[in-house]
Amino acid sequence: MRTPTFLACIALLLAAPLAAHAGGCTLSLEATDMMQFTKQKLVVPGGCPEVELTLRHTGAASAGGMVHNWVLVRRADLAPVAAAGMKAGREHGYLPAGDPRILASTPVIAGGQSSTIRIPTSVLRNGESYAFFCSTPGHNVMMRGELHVETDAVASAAGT
Ligand SMILES: [Cu+2]
Repeated sequence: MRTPTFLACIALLLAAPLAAHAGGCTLSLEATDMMQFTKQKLVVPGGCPEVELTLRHTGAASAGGMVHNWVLVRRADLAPVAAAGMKAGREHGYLPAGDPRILASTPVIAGGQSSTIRIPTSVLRNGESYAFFCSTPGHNVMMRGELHVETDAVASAAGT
């Protein structure tokens, strides 16, 4: 009688990592040669220990073309982090290295490329809205949006 139960437990354990992909724990958006993101709002749903975000640059794969990234910050930090990113320059992906205001970011990508990152939802707060933007100099005027965290998205820390 122990074996079926044991196997059922194993099956559940194996299924758990897949659930993150099957459920709503993935976010995606595209960046274009028109200096735009295809979405201005992203929502982090409940029950995701981490979200997988994919940025796809659908522009032309040409040398010297427009490059984009995706950066997540608290709303008040958008302007200062964008300014610091401009100073940091292309070789640092237009972001100040190790800046704690940057909650998540993709590398800078060119036309035809994509980047997928994993964001642990522990860096976010339930019910909060954050800002995302592209830190390529001048782009954030056009390329910015809101990442909203649903009220039950982030599991409370163990023991609290
Ligand atoms: Cu951009």
